[in-house]
Amino acid sequence: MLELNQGDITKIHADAIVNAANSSLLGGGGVDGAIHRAGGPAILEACIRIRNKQGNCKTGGAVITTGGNLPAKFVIHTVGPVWNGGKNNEEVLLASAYLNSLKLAMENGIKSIAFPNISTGIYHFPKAKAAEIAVKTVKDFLKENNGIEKVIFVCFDRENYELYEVLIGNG
Ligand code: AR6
Repeated sequence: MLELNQGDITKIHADAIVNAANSSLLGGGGVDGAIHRAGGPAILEACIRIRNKQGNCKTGGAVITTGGNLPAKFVIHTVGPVWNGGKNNEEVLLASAYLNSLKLAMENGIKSIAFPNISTGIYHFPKAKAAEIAVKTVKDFLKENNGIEKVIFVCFDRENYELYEVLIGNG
């Protein structure tokens, strides 16, 4: 099932929340900064261990760490594309960020997962297009896979919330 929520993703009680990270996995601003601040140093330590093994996370990829002090048990860090006019495969890469996060969640037995509006802040992906890709990718995945019971879209700003309301309704 799909759920819509407006607010701060760090407060969400779910098995996992998704972070809109960058390839360094070392933190940043926006939702990334908020997650590391609220979750504490255990998250960054886990990210550094992953980096030491695999290097940077590529755009569209995802990795999983502890949720540290967050109510969520896990954080899935995914890297959305920087919007560059739409000619650099941004739409496919955004879909991959959602898809790889969902696959990783399933592999880890996660039943409930919350997504922020990946790439629509500092990375400037157009919000309406991003919302359509997010909802379609998640709906298609849930149709074809069992295991994940609940996906929560957490919108921070009103504009995103209203776009998602049209696409999935509230509840
Ligand atoms: N809870 C939920 N959503 C939030 C929160 C929050 N606490 N804070 C911001 N948002 P952004 P991006 C929303 O910029 O565009 C970082 O520096 C925000 O309103 O966080 O993918 C990373 O390290 C927007 O709708 O991520 C990368 O360098 C959405 O989260 C870069 O930003 C995503 O905005 C990634 O840029």
